[in-house]
Amino acid sequence: MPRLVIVSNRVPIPGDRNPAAGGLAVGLADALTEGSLWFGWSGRRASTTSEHPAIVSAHGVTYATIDIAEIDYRHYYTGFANGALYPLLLYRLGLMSFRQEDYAGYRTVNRAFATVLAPLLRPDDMIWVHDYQLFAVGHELRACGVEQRIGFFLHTPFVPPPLFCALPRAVELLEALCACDVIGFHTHDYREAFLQCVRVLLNIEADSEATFTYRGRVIQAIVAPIGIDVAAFTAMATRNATSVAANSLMQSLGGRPLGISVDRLDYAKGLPNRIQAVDRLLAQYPEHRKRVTFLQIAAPSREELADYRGLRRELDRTVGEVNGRYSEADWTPIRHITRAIRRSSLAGFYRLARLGIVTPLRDGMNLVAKEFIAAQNPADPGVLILSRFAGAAEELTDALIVNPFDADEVANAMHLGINMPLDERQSRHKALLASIRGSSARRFCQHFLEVLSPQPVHSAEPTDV
Ligand code: ADQ
Repeated sequence: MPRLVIVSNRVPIPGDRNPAAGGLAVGLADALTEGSLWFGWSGRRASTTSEHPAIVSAHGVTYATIDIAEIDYRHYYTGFANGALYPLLLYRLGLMSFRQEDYAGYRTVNRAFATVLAPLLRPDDMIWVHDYQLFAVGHELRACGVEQRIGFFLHTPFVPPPLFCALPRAVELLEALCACDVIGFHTHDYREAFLQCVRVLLNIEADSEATFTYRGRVIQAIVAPIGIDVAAFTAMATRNATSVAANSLMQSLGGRPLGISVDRLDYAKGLPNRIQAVDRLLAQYPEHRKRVTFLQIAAPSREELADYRGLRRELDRTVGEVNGRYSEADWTPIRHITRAIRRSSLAGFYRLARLGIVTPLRDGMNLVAKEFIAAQNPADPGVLILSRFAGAAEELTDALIVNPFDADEVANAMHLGINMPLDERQSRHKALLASIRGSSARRFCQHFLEVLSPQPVHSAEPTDV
């Protein structure tokens, strides 16, 4: 059985005092087995980038991390990864800013990851690299002589050639990515966009199995939608729906409906657009005034970037305007929390909500949509409103699918959801639950690792039902 080596920008070390809110750690927890190694950045900025890893072990898993020099961090993380690549992959060309020195810093840090990781590797390892921060790690590992199987999974969307070509050094980056043996995406659309880029930029045609050969290496592009541990999340939601925090939320609602949204505070998540939709709902359907309450929980993210700070100001302002317009002495339409809250509390809150409003302008997958479904009481489930531009919309077709740019359409879906009869809520929820069980976190990991593995992985059938 090969050892699994996960490589990602941040490493979720158990007991970390500042865990980042985000989907990656949630989705990969199931892949880890006794003996696995997880390698990445420590989260610390230092005067120099480490040449040797700091190693800790917990629950049979080894975590190896390096510090990154402040200057490298600025070019790699703030500059190229989040200033150029992320907006590009999220279809926000207008926010993309490219600087040659940022790209060089990105390549330097990807090389540093590979140089420190390579001596830790064993001949039977399989290496699974994650996300847009590390497009070139596979290439750099090959340059260190690593011949083990390398897989890459992209957690964001991938964009078609007219957009991807806007990135200076696009060809170089695509070539670097093609040092991997398996490249995975959440949806068929993203894989197709990637294969189109391979066709247009590298002049290589994939076969009907989405396999192609580049510089003598056979590369398989796969679709592997990430999921959650449904049974565990349902259990957590059931337990926490009667917690002190959930009880106090419920009492404050006085039996009136709750809409909930949970996001990283990111411009791709469509937060200001969602607040506009609430505004439209209260304007168009006055019967919901003094009745429905919206709980928006947004965890700060990438605050060192001006675009993110600007978003926070815009959100505070928009929420203030809507609350100012509609609040009464005893009712406020939007409760706005800008910090991460405990996962267990979130689960309980989801279960109390009539509406789960998940309306990103673009999103690789969006695990909040899946968590909301898993948290519902099947006897009296809430309604999921889901952006058609979230990867999750490819699977969750029984949600109320909306265009997040159309505030009136989202407002109408909210109205429909609040008034939806029980039997329709139940039948939609049943179908959605079946869907998330079919693409659980365990299946995601198993599928990817089966393709990556040099020999078939023999594992028990998923019991995630
Ligand atoms: P994210 O955009 O970070 O990651 P997302 O799918 O939205 O991931 O999941 C976020 C996770 O963080 C969820 O488990 C959620 O409960 C938690 N979370 C979010 N806000 C929180 C808050 N305020 N407090 C506490 N917890 C919070 C990327 C891509 C996604 C993709 C994931 C996984 O952008 O599209 O789904 O990776 O591949």
